[in-house]
Amino acid sequence: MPVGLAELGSFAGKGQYEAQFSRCPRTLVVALQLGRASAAAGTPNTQEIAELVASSGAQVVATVTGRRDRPDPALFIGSGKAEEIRLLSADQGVELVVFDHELSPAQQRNLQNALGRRVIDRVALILDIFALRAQSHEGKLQVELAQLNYLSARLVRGWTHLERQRGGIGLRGPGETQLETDRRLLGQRVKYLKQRLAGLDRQRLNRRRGRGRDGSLKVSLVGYTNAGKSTIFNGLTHAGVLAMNQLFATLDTTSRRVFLAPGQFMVLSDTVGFIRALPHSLIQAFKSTLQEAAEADLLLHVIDAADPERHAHEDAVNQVLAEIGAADVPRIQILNKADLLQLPCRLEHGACGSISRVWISAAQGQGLDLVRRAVSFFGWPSPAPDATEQDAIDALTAGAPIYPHSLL
Ligand SMILES: Nc1nc2c(ncn2[C@@H]2O[C@H](COP(=O)(O)OP(=O)(O)OP(=O)(O)O)[C@@H](O)[C@H]2O)c(=O)[nH]1
Ligand SMILES: [Mg+2]
Repeated sequence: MPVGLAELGSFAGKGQYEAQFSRCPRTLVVALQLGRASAAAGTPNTQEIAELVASSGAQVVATVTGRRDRPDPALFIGSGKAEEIRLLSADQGVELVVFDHELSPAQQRNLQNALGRRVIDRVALILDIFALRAQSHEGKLQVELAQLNYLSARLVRGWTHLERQRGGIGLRGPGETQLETDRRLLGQRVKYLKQRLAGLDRQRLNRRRGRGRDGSLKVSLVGYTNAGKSTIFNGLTHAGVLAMNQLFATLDTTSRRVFLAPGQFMVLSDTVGFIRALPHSLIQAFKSTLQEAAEADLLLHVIDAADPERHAHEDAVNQVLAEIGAADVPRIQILNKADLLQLPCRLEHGACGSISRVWISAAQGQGLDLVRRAVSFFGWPSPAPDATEQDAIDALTAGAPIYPHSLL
């Protein structure tokens, strides 16, 4: 089973913070603007980290921002800032401190000692939300693998203070330290999870091969979390997958066959959303799910056009796509939520006449026909032949599940 946020936070200083979290821990968020240019960059945007904290079931009661050229190797923040946070935490009854950054195991441990409360980083928080959201068997295995990989780095240095155990017979070898035992058990579990996932991977590959045979275009919806991928998917397929205003609503991939025009179909996949600094361990664990995107004929990059951080989100998506080997897959940008900007739905053409962007409003059901047209034009640049009776039947049956259950 995937581990919860409480356990993830406790690994850097196990034993010192045994008290369990309350159900909705009072949380202080720390977000720094890093880099030399940070003075001109204004205060960091803390909305996303606040949403992530809320998604994991915690409650933000205070936020601390600041600027640094580079992180402090021992504490990430300076000692003055640490003292400020300690005093504020005591004042506000804070149980958990969340950094909107990746912390090294040593920094996490030092911060817990300095602040006297549990400290977790952005990576642990995202892992925790994935653990909460994972529904399918494979999704749960993938999240657990990512968590164990994250924890194993923390075991190496985090638990070295533990006493050598007395020799024991059975599970543990004589004279083996607790650290060695933990590492061994963790290693065994990682091996087991990898084997199980490899088996599921083979099944997935077979299904994908089967799907490629009918000449449909393979199209994947990709994009930042909450951009509206599932809303578009539902609009095009009537599949009824979960679409809601929360980060990482979708973890499992679902695919449906969609009618485009007579004789033209696509197999459309909705998959997990991306986020800035998506933990590497998660990308590794979800590699086979994400591979779906890398092997598509076309990617529909869904962008929340009304989000002020839109361009940073586009960069984050491009980075993840590059990491999973999908940098060269052709792409059309879908600028969603045009209604919030009061812009009309429309097509935009690129330099060589191909369709490069589509402005739509999926929640309003507007512009979905333009998406169909853009995909059709990509796959079949010459006009479609006249509809036959069989086409009409095909059009009616499109959108039915290709698999009895979602892919994961
Ligand atoms: N105003 C507006 N809201 C939209 C539009 N499309 C989607 N939304 C809302 O955006 C939120 C996220 O939509 P989803 O479809 O779940 O987004 P997603 O990209 O699948 O998100 P994840 O699965 O979490 O990665 C929901 O509350 C939708 O109702 C739109 O065109 N306009
Ligand atoms: Mg979704």
